Amino acid sequence: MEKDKRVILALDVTSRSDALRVVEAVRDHVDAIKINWPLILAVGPDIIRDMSKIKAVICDMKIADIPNTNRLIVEQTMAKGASAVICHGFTGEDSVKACVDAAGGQVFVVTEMSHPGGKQFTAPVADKLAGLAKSAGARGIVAPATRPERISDLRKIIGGLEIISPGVGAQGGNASDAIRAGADYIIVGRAIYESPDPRDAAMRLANEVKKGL
Ligand code: 3DU
Repeated sequence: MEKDKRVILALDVTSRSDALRVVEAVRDHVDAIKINWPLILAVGPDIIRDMSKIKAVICDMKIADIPNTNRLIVEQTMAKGASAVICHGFTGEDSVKACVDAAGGQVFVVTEMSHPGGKQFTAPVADKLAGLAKSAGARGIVAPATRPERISDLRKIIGGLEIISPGVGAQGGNASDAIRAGADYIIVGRAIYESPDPRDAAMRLANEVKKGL
């Protein structure tokens, strides 16, 4: 995936026509497309391959199972053209390693989640989850733009691994704050796809990112 705009589109729409409309509008202003369950369930998993022809696709199924099942899920996802997957780390080192092996290292591990409930169970163990991402050979972590100070903390643990950061826009986070704190990319969904002008929204976010570099 490119590292130019540093914006990853969270494509959580539920129709093929909306997906194509939004992606056509913003394709020159984002570096990757993140696909999650809403779109996969609405239109089918072949949307991964279709979108991968346009941009790098990160599949965010937040995989959280035993190693063998994780491996099977990741193999199927990568075979459909995904460039990377997102998994949970609370399942333990063997489960994360199964994802890393099946994805050739292209795995992001969820640490502290960005929503208010993320403080309840994920925040207390986020440092350990970040350490696990590193020791398991993952590509990076998912860390909250809603709490930029936590991005800085987690950056110290993972060193040069990548940080992709959701929570900008609809969840209240700010793009430049997240980048300044150490995020490599911001992940943005509603602030782009619910905008009357998704292209303009993506361009504004890319400009906001630049302020944090
Ligand atoms: O709030 P938005 O509409 O910009 O969407 C954020 C996306 O990032 C969405 O797909 C969600 O599932 C994902 N995500 C988080 O929001 C928070 C996390 O901690 C991890 C993933």
